[in-house]
Amino acid sequence: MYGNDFSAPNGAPDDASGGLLGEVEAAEAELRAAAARGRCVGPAPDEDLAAYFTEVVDAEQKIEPRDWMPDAYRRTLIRQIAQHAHSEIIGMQPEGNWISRAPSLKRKAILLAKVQDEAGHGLYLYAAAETLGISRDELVQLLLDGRQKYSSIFNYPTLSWADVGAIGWLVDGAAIVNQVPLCRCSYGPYARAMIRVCKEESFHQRQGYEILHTLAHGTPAQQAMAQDAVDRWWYPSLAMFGPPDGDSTHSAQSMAWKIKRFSNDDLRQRFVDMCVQQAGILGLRIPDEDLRWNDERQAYDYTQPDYDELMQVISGNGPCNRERMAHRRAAHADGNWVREAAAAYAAKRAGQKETVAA
Ligand code: BYC
Repeated sequence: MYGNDFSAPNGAPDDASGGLLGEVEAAEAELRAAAARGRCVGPAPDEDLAAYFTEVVDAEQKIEPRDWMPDAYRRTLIRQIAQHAHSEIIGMQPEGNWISRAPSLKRKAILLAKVQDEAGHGLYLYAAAETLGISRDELVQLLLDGRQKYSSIFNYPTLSWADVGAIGWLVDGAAIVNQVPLCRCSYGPYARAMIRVCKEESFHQRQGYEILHTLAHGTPAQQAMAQDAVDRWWYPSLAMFGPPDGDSTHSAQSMAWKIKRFSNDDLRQRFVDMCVQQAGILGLRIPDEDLRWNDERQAYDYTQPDYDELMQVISGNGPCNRERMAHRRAAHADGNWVREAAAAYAAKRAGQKETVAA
């Protein structure tokens, strides 16, 4: 089915080459080429480490865990990667809500696989964050204590089966638009994790698109359900890209460090332009009376999401914040015996190895 990278509206097979998946592949090729070129020469014994760091970033090489990096760069990466990892884990809840009620065995199997993928993405991301000198346990505790954030989008409820389609099409679609440029992030472990995540997200987006396509071409009740889901998820999806550029505290520095490659507003615009075309093929309406093509800007004018609502949701007052965190805390507590058993087993194995070595 069509995805972000679809090019043919009439059922022809997907052509990924000109689309976002093509950009992921280009980023992967760039990573391999950079690795083959070897690193910049390396700082001379008396060279300024900060100057060398800038040189590596400017040369489009990757900063690796062993390299010196400014403390603020490390902190920014920990904040962003952890927030991203937490989002993947909390993001399993709204869709997990529909696993037991999926309308067919096929839909259930697909949804199970997707939700499981999100857990995998969380793990790649926690592993990438750990290379910066913080443990996964510490990061999870920061989430549970409410000291680190996760994406605003997962604080909205999934009220109907069509919401699973809307999450795939819009939420995963927004995630891909945001994350494809992160495949070219200056920090190597994050960039490499993103390549894998984006390839999988592309499937997720397609499954959502396909659910909505089926509903939008079904009975009038199914069409109405699909439209209702798009109406509710459209603006929260636009808000996923963060505050407008003028209010974005981190963008300028993150872009200078080549962590972020585009501003929040640039990516939001890209997402809108992509969705308009896809909504047309789906036969669903984007709930924005002011949406229209602007010839001068070669982009769509659109209504901004409610940023006051975004700030409310981010600060814990969204429709489902309390429920999501209560569920996560309970799941963490329920899993305690597994962590204890794994630790006891690891200690036993380590003891056995020591005995054999002696
Ligand atoms: N939600 O200066 P700004 C997924 C915060 S996973 C919550 O622009 P930045 C998926 C921001 O953290 C989706 N908080 O920040 C999973 C900052 O607060 P602090 C997650 C938000 O970092 C499962 C403040 O607002 N994706 O798609 O330069 C199933 C000022 O913002 C949000 C990622 O995490 C928000 N929407 O830019 C399906 C991608 N927006 O930390 C799908 C990686 C802003 O100063 N992250 N804030 O207290 C990023 O690309 C960037 O962190 C953002 C924000 C674009 C999100």
